Amino acid sequence: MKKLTTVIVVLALVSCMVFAKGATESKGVTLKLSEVHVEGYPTTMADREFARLVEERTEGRVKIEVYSNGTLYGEETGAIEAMQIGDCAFARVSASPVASYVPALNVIQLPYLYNSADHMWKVLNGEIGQAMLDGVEESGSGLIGLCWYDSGSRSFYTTKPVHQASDLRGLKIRVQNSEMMTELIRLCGGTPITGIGPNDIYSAIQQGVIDGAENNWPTYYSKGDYEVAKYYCLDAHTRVPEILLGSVAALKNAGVSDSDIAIIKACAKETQEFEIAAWKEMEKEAETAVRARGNIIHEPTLAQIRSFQDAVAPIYTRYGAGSEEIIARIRALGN
Ligand code: BDP
Repeated sequence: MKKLTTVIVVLALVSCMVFAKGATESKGVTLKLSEVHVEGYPTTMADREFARLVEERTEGRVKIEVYSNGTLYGEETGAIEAMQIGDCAFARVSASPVASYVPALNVIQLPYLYNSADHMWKVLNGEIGQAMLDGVEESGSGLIGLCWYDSGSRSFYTTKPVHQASDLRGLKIRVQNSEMMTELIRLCGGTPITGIGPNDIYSAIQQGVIDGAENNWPTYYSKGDYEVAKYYCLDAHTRVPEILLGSVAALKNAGVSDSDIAIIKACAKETQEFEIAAWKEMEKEAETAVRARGNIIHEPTLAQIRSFQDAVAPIYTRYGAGSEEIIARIRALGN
């Protein structure tokens, strides 16, 4: 009898210990990360580095599988909404579609806001950038802003020459699912087209559904769009950072502990510099490759740039209202 009591006590103690451990540490979980870019693209390389670091630092408790080239979600809005309901744990997306769910993000992607990549990074790595990243989670969007990545600047590529804002008149231009970008095209006299994922732009241009789109050198090149839209006007209307997102619900449902979430956040931050370095290389490589293929690259004059700036100025009234102080602080960092 005494022996049996001892066995019961020991068993109870062991199960208490196991339970306590389970409550603070995640068990082995495998989570998905969605990415629209191909292997070898700077963001995909950074996603893989993130996955490697997380597995190492959580000692295998959290494994991340990267699904590149839009195989999981071809449209970033799809990935974002899946994360909100816990169907996908991570996605690396552009901050542009995220602004539909976290409108505060519009401010850091206003047209002609930054003088250079360095200017943007001063903002993103400073107080404003951190507040914006924290704001993603605090806004109750169900998303966690993990870190920023570089994405250069976006310019128009079309099947007809575009040199100034008025040349967009009558052209159907694909934009990301973003109200602000839709407005920007309208203000230039074009017709904005949304709902086309980045992997479907090529065929949409080929079939005449759209006359062009807008993006950076690496996307213009890696998606092959340069083959069907020969004209690239380097107006650099926006610098939209990439953002690595986590899903509050997916991490909770998978039982990832708070301490492992802290590790995940730290690992993401560590991959930022990695991506920026890869970005610089790929940006040059893509530009050289496209130029070598004889595409018609237009470097707008100051007056032509001003035509775009004047046309899109009302965006500041609409999307900058209430954020005048942040905008002024962002501008000041560029001086
Ligand atoms: C690229 C971004 C990617 C977006 C794409 C787009 O890296 O996240 O999906 O633009 O225009 O620059 O949809």
